[in-house]
Amino acid sequence: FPPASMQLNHVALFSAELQPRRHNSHKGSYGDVSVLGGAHGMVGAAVMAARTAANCGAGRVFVACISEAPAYDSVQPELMCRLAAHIDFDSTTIVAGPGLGDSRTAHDFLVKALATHTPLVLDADALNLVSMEAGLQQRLAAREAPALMTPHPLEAARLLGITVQQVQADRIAAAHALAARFNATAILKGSGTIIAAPSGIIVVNPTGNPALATAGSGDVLSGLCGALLAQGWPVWEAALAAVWLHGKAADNLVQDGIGPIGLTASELIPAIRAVLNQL
Ligand code: NPW
Ligand code: AMP
Ligand code: MG
Repeated sequence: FPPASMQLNHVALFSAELQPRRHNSHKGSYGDVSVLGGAHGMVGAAVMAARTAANCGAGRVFVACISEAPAYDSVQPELMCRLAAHIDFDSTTIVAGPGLGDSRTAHDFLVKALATHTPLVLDADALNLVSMEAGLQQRLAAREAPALMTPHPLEAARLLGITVQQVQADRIAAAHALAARFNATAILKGSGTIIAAPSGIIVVNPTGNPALATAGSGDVLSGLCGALLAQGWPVWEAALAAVWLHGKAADNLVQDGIGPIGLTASELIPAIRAVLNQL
């Protein structure tokens, strides 16, 4: 565990980035996010990440589905749902992975995402694809634009070629190894999420609870990371803030009696927005 002072002052680690919106700003001021994912049967993962990005301040959000795109999201028609082939990834922050699957098409779009010069969040199946191919690992490590990876312990184990038990036995070492090996800011998720920078800095997040142990909560976190990066946050502060906000929203919901049992990932989204606006 980190020193108590670091836990108490956690918000201070990113609060300099919490700037009020300028009066004369417009949607172009807040960046675009594309969520690359949503293979057959998992469109919901990409939609949840995209909804989170829209609710957490990104200017425009695209759902970039690899095989079939819904016409639109009836809950959040603000989202632009398209086939990934029709998205210009070079002009948006990319969140790759939610429901992406492991098809050849998914692989080829991931190669495109890795080649961009815009911020990139790698989650879920994007991480699984990276763990399967040395070429993708090299592309990631050689990337110059910011990369943020958000593995849960099994995804981390796949990336490091070790077991989940080994990851969990020394989570700080695992997070450090991910950041160093892939030249990316690494968020090692789970109870006591760890954020590690390639420089070697490590922080343990104090917020969050087992209400988050539910399908889709990781997809929401990746969308939140994308929203902050699209709004110009540096990758380290974006990672710290996203993990803290995600956990704090879950803590608030539990305090209000909405969980821990049965909290759904979608319910997290407005709660994160509330915390973000209150800070
Ligand atoms: P176990 O059960 O303990 O052996 P996978 P996924 C482990 C999409 N989704 N501590 C645990 O293993 C995602 O975006 C789509 C320890 C668990 O069973 C991905 O694209 C949804 N172990 C795709 O599905 C909603 C931990 O990992 C296993 C752990 C597959 O992603 C759901 C799961 O890992 C989902 O987000 C921890 N803290 N956390 C949708 N609505 O469209 C996880 N594990 O097999 O990689 O599967 O994470 O569900
Ligand atoms: P994923 O497995 O990708 O859906 O991600 C799950 C999300 O929920 C991550 O942000 C985890 O850190 C969080 N989470 C899951 N279980 C717990 C827990 N017991 N305590 C705190 N956070 C958790
Ligand atoms: Mg996940």
